[in-house]
Amino acid sequence: DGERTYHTIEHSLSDEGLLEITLDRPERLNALNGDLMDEVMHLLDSTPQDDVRAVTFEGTGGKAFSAGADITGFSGIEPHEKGVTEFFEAVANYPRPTLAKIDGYCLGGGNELALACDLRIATEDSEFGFPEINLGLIPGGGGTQRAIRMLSDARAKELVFRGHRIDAELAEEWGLINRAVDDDEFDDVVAEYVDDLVSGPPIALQKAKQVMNAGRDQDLSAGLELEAQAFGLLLGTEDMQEGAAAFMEKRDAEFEGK
Ligand code: CO8
Repeated sequence: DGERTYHTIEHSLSDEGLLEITLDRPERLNALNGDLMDEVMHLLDSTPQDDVRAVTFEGTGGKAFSAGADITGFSGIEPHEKGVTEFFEAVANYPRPTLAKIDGYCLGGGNELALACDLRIATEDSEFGFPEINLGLIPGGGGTQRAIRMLSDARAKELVFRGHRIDAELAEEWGLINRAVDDDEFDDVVAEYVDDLVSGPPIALQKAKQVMNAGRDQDLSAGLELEAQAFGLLLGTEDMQEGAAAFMEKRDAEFEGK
């Protein structure tokens, strides 16, 4: 089943454990359709998790990360279609760190995919927005909920109510993305982030993601309990021993995820 051929994405898995996923519908500015969502979910499901240490998403064609849901196929999308929520949740809850590499338009469902990732790095000329309101819609891939949790109330509502695009500099100022970087520094900055993610301790990264995601939607005492449990578990890992030994021996740690 892992042999399946994909038509809307490209992917590669490096020896270091970086799974790179490229949205590959440049003629539609990498708009999301049912096939693309299905193929991403299948790839994440069928790639052995132990081989993956981090995942990046990007768009092909040089113009867009993704311009959102494929408007030409809208009539085919059912209300409350299970696949849509399932797709964005599969990305958001994937047990490895995820990073969106954004170069160009990042709109609607494309912006929601980026927000479902843990980290977002964008070129300076990228543009972000939720244009759904211009179509008589609202974001349908978690955008209203993630934006209101991630941004200030006023900024989240401005994006959703007005449907205007903001540039990468403002997106960084608002906290929508981690970094807006010059075109010529983009690959280097992304590589530095990716290097940290693939060489970091896999279980600790997985636990950090899990408790931060779960704790965001709970009260502080419940979140602190989750953290304490994860911390206790990590104290018993070989990675923790290795990290401490590497510190004492003044060398880089080599984490194996045990
Ligand atoms: N769907 C389908 N095709 C698209 C989309 C899209 N979202 N965006 C662009 N395209 C197509 C264009 O139709 C065009 O095709 P053609 O060459 O055949 O005419 C081609 O891509 C190039 O686009 P443009 O010529 O429009 O390029 P411009 O540089 O003039 O404009 C823009 C770029 C500003 C990005 C413009 O294309 C645009 O406004 N696109 C629509 C953006 C939009 O409204 N997105 C929101 C869609 S709704 C949504 O995302 C809801 C999410 C719900 C959950 C997710 C479920 C999957």
